[in-house]
Amino acid sequence: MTNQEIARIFYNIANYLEMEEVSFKPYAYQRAALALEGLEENLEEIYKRGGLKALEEIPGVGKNIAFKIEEYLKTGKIKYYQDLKKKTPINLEEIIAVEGMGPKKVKVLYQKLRIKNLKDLEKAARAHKIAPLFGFGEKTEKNILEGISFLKRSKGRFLLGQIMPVVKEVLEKLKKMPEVKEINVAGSVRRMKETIGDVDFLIVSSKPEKVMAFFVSLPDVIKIWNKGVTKSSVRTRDGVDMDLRVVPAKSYGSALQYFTGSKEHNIATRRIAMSQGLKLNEYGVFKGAKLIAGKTEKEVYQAVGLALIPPEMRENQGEIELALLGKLPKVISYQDIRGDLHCHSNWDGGENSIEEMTEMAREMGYEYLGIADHTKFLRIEQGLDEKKLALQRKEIDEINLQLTTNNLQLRILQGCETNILNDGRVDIKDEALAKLDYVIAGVHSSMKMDKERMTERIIRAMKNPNIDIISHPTGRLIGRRDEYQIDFEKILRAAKETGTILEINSFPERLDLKDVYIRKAKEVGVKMVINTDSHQKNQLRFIEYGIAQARRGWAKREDIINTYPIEKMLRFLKHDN
Ligand code: DGT
Ligand code: CA
Ligand code: CA
Repeated sequence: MTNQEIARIFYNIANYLEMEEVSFKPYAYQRAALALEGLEENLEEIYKRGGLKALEEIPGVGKNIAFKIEEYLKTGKIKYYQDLKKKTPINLEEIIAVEGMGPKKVKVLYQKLRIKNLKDLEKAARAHKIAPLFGFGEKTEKNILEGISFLKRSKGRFLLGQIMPVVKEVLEKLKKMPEVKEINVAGSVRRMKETIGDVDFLIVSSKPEKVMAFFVSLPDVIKIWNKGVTKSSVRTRDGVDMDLRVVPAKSYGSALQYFTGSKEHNIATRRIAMSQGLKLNEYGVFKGAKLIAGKTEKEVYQAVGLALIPPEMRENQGEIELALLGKLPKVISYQDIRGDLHCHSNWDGGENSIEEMTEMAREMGYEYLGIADHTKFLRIEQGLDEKKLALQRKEIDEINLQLTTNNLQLRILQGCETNILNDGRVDIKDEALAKLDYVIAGVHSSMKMDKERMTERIIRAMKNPNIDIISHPTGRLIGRRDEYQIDFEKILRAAKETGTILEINSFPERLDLKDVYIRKAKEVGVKMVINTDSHQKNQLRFIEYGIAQARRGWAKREDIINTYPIEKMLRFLKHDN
C-alpha cells in the first residue's frame, strides 16, 4: 500500500538526517510519516482528487514533503532518499530494527568499528568490542545481542502446516459473525507456500468496527500492533502475526487478487493491464476513471484478458503467459486423491494400529490405504524383518476380508519403506519384497554423501524391479536440513527409464519433492504419488499440504498415480504401463 511505503521511506529519511545531526528536519519527516500511516484514504486517491494542494492539506505535510509524495506517486521513488542512501554506506533500517538502537548510536558504531549492517553489529557485540565504547557498556552490548536474537526469532518463517490450523480457526470464528459478508485468507497462506511470513485476512463488512474489536480480542492475541477501521494487526501467542483488512464489496475481488500476491505476479498482471490501456490495483480494474471490474477475482482477471489463475500458481513463473493464451494447465484438485500409500502403523512404532488407520481412511473417503512400515535397518523405529512382514500380511488380509464382508469399498495394501543402504541395495531380501503389494525405498542414513555417489545410490535402488516408489526423494527438512547432494536431472531420467514413482511427501517439514522439482518431473513425464508419511492417524490430513505443493508444481491429476482407481494405480506402481 502506497501510504505505508511512503511512510516507511520518510521514517528512513528522518533516521539518516538524525544520524547526520541535521536539526528540525528529521522531526518533520517523522510527523509526516505518522500522519500517512493513519490516513484512511489512499494517497493515490487524494492526489487524483486534488493534486499537490490536496496533499498539502494532510496534517504534517508541507510543500516540500508534498512534492516528494508526488514524485513517489509518479516515479515510484524519491531521489532525495536514494541520494541519502548512497551517501552513507550503512544499512540503517536493518540496524535500527534492533531494540534500543538509534541513529546516533549507529553513527558512533560506524565511526569507531565500521559497523555497516546487522551482521557486523552481531559480530562486534559477540567479540565484546561494543561494551568499552563511551556511552555503551556491558548492558547495552547484552541488549544488542538479545535484540538481534529476538529479531531472528520473529523474522523466522513458519511452516504452512503450523499456520494452517490457526488460520482455519480464525476463519471459522470470523465467518460466524453476521457482520462479516465475505472473508478469505490471502497472501502466502492462500498460495500455500511452504513457509509463511504473516497471515493476511480480507473481509467485506457492514460494521468493520465490531469485527476489528472482535479480531483484536481473540483469545490467542498477545499483542495488538495496530487497530484501525480498515486494518488491524495482531500477534498471537505462537508468535504469528495476522493482518485483517476491510475492503468495499465492489473491490473485494481486486483486493483479494492484490493481497494474494505474489508481489511478482501482481507486478506482471498490472503490466498486462497497462498494455491494454487499463489500470489494475487493489481497488479494481479501471478504464480511465471508470471502474470496470473489482467485485470478484474472476472478473478482475477476465477484465485484463486472463483466465482465473489458481492461487498456488501465482508466482510469475510463466502462468500469466499461459493464462493469456487460455492454456493454463488444469492442476490437480484437493478432491482428487483416492488413497495414501505411505503410512506407518504401530508395527514399526507408529501411534495407531492398522485398524485405527483403516477407520481414519474410511472417514476420509479413501478407496485404498497403503501401510508402509519401516524395515529392519531402522532399529530405533522398530523396523520390520521378513518374518514380521509375513505376519503383518495376515493381519491386513483379515482386515480386507472384513471390509469386503461389510461391503466397504476401501482396500488396505501392504507395502513397506525400505532403507537404501550406502551402496544402493536395500535392507530386505528381494523374495520378501516381491510378496508385498508395492515397495517404497528411501534414504535414512549417510545423508552427507558426495553428489555422484548419492545419485548413483538412489539410481541403483530404482533399478531394483521390486522397488516402486522413492520416498522424500531429496531429504530436506525445511529450516533444519538441506537436501542431499543429488543430480536431480539424472534421477529423473532414471525414474523415467525404470518407471519408478517419485513421492511428494506431505509432511509439513518435508514437502519433498518441492514445487520446482514437481514441475520438472511433470515436464519429463515422471509419475508422482502424494503421500503423507503419517505416523499417527490424524496426520493423514496432511495430504492437503502435499496436494498444495503439487498444485504449486503445476501437476495435473494424471501426473499423480493416487488419483487413479486402485487397479489402474497398481498398474502404474508395478510399472507395467
Ligand atoms: P509472506 O507474508 O512473507 O509469507 O508473503 P506474502 O506473499 O503473504 O506477503 P505480504 O504479507 O508481505 O503481502 C501480501 C501480498 O500483498 C503479497 O503477496 C502481494 C501484495 N503486496 C505486498 N507488497 C506489495 C508491493 O509492494 N507491491 C505489490 N504489487 N504487491 C504487494
Ligand atoms: Ca503474508
Ligand atoms: Ca502481511
